[in-house]
Amino acid sequence: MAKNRAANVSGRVPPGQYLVEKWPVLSYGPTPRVKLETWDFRLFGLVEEPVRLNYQQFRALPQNQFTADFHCVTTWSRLDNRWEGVMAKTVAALVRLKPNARAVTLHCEGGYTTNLTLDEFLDDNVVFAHRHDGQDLDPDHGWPLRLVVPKLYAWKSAKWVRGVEFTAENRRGFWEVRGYHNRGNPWQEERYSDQEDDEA
Ligand SMILES: Nc1nc2c(c(=O)[nH]1)N[C@H]1C(S)=C(S)[C@@H](COP(=O)(O)O)O[C@H]1N2
Ligand SMILES: [Mo]
Repeated sequence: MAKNRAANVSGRVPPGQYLVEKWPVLSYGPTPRVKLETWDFRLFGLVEEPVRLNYQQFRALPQNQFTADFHCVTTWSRLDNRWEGVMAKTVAALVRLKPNARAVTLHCEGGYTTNLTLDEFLDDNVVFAHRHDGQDLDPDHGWPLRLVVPKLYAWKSAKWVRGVEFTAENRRGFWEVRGYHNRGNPWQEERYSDQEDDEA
């Protein structure tokens, strides 16, 4: 048994990370109280026509599910998370992008933001999730909707997300202006902004 476990995790834990079984909560600030009746989701910025969806309209979008690992820069990783929701690609297809759109800023309740290049955002396994391991997300983990970007450190996985702004520059978000790396690839240990090369 122990041997199987080791085989299943080998090659899946990025350098400097340790495994957790329970799912920690990591938030800057309090968990917002969200009312679904007034909740909306906006796509704006460098788009031909901005889009605004209410909760029902968002939930009516095509759903997907997949399993992925989750790596927080504070060094915990949780393997095999089952996510259910709407793929970022599906969401982006609701708008026509202007040709100079190259990046996105995710906007959350309470003002938290994070940024991704358009390629990172449209990559496989990027999802706006409402369920985790077969249950609705707990409020502390981002209910009613969070982004999940498994390939990057988890501060990019914006909880309580309310909108996507398409931008020309890869504009730094909340942690990215406070010393964290603009890209945050855990396999390269891209933790801090002073490690950045020209492409980040
Ligand atoms: N809106 C918002 N999203 C956020 C955060 C936050 O403080 N606010 N924390 C980030 C960080 S640092 C991590 S590690 C993950 C943690 O997600 P969890 O609390 O569900 O484990 O959410 C990310 N998304
Ligand atoms: Mo984190």
